[in-house]
Amino acid sequence: MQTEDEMTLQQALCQLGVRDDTLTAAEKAQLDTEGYVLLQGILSADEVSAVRAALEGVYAVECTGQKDGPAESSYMQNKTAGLDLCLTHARVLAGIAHVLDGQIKSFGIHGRPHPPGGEQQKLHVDYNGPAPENKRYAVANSLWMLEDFTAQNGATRVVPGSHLWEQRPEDAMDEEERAQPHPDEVLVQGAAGTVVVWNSHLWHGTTANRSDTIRHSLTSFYCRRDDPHMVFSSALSEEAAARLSMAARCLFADTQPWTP
Ligand SMILES: O=C(O)CCC(=O)C(=O)O
Repeated sequence: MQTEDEMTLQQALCQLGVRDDTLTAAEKAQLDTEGYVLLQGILSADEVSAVRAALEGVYAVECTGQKDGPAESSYMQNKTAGLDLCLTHARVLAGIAHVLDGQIKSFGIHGRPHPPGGEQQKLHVDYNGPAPENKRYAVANSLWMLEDFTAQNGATRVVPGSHLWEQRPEDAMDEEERAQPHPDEVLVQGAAGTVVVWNSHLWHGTTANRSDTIRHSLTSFYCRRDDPHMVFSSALSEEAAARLSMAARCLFADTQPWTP
């Protein structure tokens, strides 16, 4: 029987359903030229409810988003089994693998409740290293909408094509400008169950939540397997490793079990 050490990442992605035609040519072209693609209907209404319940269960334990609690929760795959589908969806993985030439590792699942009154973030990229050159990208993200994303509740803004500019927002703008609307920005709105995959060198950020409810979402974040700049953990807890398929385990690169 094949062991994890013997299964290549390519085999793992294939087992998880990632093929050349898992995304359409138009979807891949949008990722290439605009730096993001909206994948509608990735989660059914029942799946949205189940994922949200799992997410909110972890928040309740950790007091995430509460007055004296943390603003966000990391490595959530190690805290609940209810988010596993957000690690292994073939169309989402196909988008991530497209940006990173198939050389991916997962940093797991991250949740941040965006509360009423929550402010607009500064435009940023999700990378600690230098701007990419020659279209060799280091990071890609998937954002899972757990309710409708609207102009009112803080939908994410992106600056299409900015991943090609070989420049980070902080190289081009001062702090104050980064917090302002950008002339080329687009608001990524969509129905609950939609997933946005973006090249994480794309300039982006949350907008202000002017509604009276929390905007719930999660991200399932990936980095190029051999990237030296990102120092997050790519580890599974013993429980998560026992639960997930071998192919899913292959997406994680750290060999030592995760501990809180
Ligand atoms: O939650 C959002 O709207 C954007 C999240 C984001 O900017 C990030 O994860 O880097």
